[in-house]
Amino acid sequence: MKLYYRPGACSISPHIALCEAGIPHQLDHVDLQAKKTESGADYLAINPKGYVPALQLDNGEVLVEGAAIVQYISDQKPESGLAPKAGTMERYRLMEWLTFISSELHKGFSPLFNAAMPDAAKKIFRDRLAQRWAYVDKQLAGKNYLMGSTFTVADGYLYNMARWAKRVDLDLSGCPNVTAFAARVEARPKVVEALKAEGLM
Ligand SMILES: N[C@@H](CCC(=O)N[C@@H](CS)C(=O)NCC(=O)O)C(=O)O
Repeated sequence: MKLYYRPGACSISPHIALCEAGIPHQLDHVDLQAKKTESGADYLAINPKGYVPALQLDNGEVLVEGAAIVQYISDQKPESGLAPKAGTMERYRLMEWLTFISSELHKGFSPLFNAAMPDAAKKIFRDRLAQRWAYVDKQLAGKNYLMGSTFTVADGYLYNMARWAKRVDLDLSGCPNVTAFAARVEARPKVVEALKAEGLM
């Protein structure tokens, strides 16, 4: 499999999933401005949506959308426990988290990375994000991971959102469970492997 990524972008979530699942993979760094990959390919021909992540399967098919990609990876190695079995209530709980992270956190950060966004508008997004993080903090109370004691692909995705909070100076000091969670995830050897491969550690 080949993962199209950009260091530190949301593509680190499937990257962590690949490492945690122990699936051999190649990485191809995408220049998102030029829409070219480091191997010289036209990225729009690979993913017409133009964004990362995209996962090229061994049969050449390309799967896009982080929440779908991480579930695909998990299902290749069910014994990894990265996702509960498809069709179970627990799996829907995982999908609930992935959807929440994607729509309420991930896309809530995007305006804060946008230099053209006026500060007053940024404040609206910041305040909303702060509410969402307060909810996550409550959910993490007494738990090691979002689903309980087992690390799942939702945790890799959430971890990256906590990293982004630092990048945009979003203060998470009022969310001690989130802070402890991020440190716990960052200590996982496979997460370290992904961070090192992206030059982030
Ligand atoms: N809906 C997509 C969004 C992916 C996304 O926002 N990717 C960002 C990096 S974190 C990107 O590549 N942005 C560049 C662009 O949109 O041109 C997903 O969840 O996978």
